[in-house]
Amino acid sequence: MEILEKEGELTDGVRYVFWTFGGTVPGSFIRTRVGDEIEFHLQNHPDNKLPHNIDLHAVTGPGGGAESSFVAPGHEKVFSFKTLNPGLYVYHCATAPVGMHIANGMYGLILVEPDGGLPLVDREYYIMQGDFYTKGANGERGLQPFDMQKAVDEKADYVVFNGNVGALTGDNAITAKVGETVRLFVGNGGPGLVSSFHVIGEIFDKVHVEGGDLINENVQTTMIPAGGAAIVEFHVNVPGTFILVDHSIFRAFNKGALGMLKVEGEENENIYTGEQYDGIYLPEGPGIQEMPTTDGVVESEIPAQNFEEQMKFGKQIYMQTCFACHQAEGQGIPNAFPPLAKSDYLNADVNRAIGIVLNGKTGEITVNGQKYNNVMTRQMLSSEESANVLTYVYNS
Ligand code: HEC
Ligand SMILES: [Cu+2]
Repeated sequence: MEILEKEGELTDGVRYVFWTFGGTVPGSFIRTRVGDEIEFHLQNHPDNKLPHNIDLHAVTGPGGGAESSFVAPGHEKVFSFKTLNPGLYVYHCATAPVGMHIANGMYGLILVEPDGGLPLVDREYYIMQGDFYTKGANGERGLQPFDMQKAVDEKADYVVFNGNVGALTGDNAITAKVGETVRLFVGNGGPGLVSSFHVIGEIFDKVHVEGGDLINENVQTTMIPAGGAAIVEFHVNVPGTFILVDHSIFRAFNKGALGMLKVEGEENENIYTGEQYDGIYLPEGPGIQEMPTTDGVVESEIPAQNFEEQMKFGKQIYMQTCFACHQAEGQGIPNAFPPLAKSDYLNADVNRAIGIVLNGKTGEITVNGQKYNNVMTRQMLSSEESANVLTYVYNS
């Protein structure tokens, strides 16, 4: 296995120097069988700046191999071990400061299959959670150095699956077909946070608790300790997008710990009908409400320098804010949220559109011939952000 220190992206526009086993976070998946005798080669690329090593939790021996594998840039170390215990194990770098090496992405999983191997399933996926600590706040663009104090305080700026925000969403989503059985090898590199792993809309038929022999059945959320793992299995019965989260839920929606499983196939209305009724219900009256927030709008961010940046930042805001109601392509939802794409109402009056974004909107309006009488809450955006998001809406 080759260690590479390389720059990559944590999320749109946020660069980070990852330290990796094999060039990816998490590192290469190692698959073995109990009783295997393994000769392990660890190479530290000559362009790297620091020495590293590896502690494999599947190894019985001092440091899990760390003591025999400490390797300087431009060198290679070799040690051998025998796999005595079946299970799913974490491996990580254990070079001081250990927390920093792990925080930069130096972890992965090694599977030791039992005698005869694990039962066959239709699909297997490798997912590992990790927390990241940057000098800048979440979303602050540019190359972000590691922040030791935040790491010590366990105040993560990013909590992600597979090394960056969006590594398992959209086009990167994992997939399955109705009727298949899915097995997830889920690990948690930490360094700091324990994961409450959950798939929205699925129930785990089986969980190999903590990656060991104990099997629990019919589980909603399984706890994965930092430096631990679990094997999760479930049958998929209905199509749709199922969201993978750390159910410490602000981590999912605000820090990145969110993935997607896209399932294709036939609907099964005996199991799930989809929406059967949609009506308007406004117990608090039709007045404009504000999103609950404790502080005012912050005007501090770096302004967009040009049209491309306006479009890029605008898209980010759209996906964080407007998307929830007006939908990904701006198509809206009939009877509830009017479309923005090709909206005659939007295009008729730019100033009115700006007013809606800044102040919200209520009362009956007609968009492309359809009547809407609903409430759009005031969006807590700065004027810069409002300008960017409208630039994006008008030009896409
Ligand atoms: C919580 C749901 C919600 C969010 C979030 C939201 N809107 Fe709306 N929006 C609505 C509703 C509902 C209406 C219709 C209000 C009415 O009936 O008077 C609307 C109306 C509009 C209209 C005028 C109608 C049209 O289709 O042209 C515009 C423009 C608009 N929204 C833009 C935005 C933008 C830009 C964002 C993101 C910054 C946003 N909205 C976020 C719910 C939302
Ligand atoms: Cu290291």
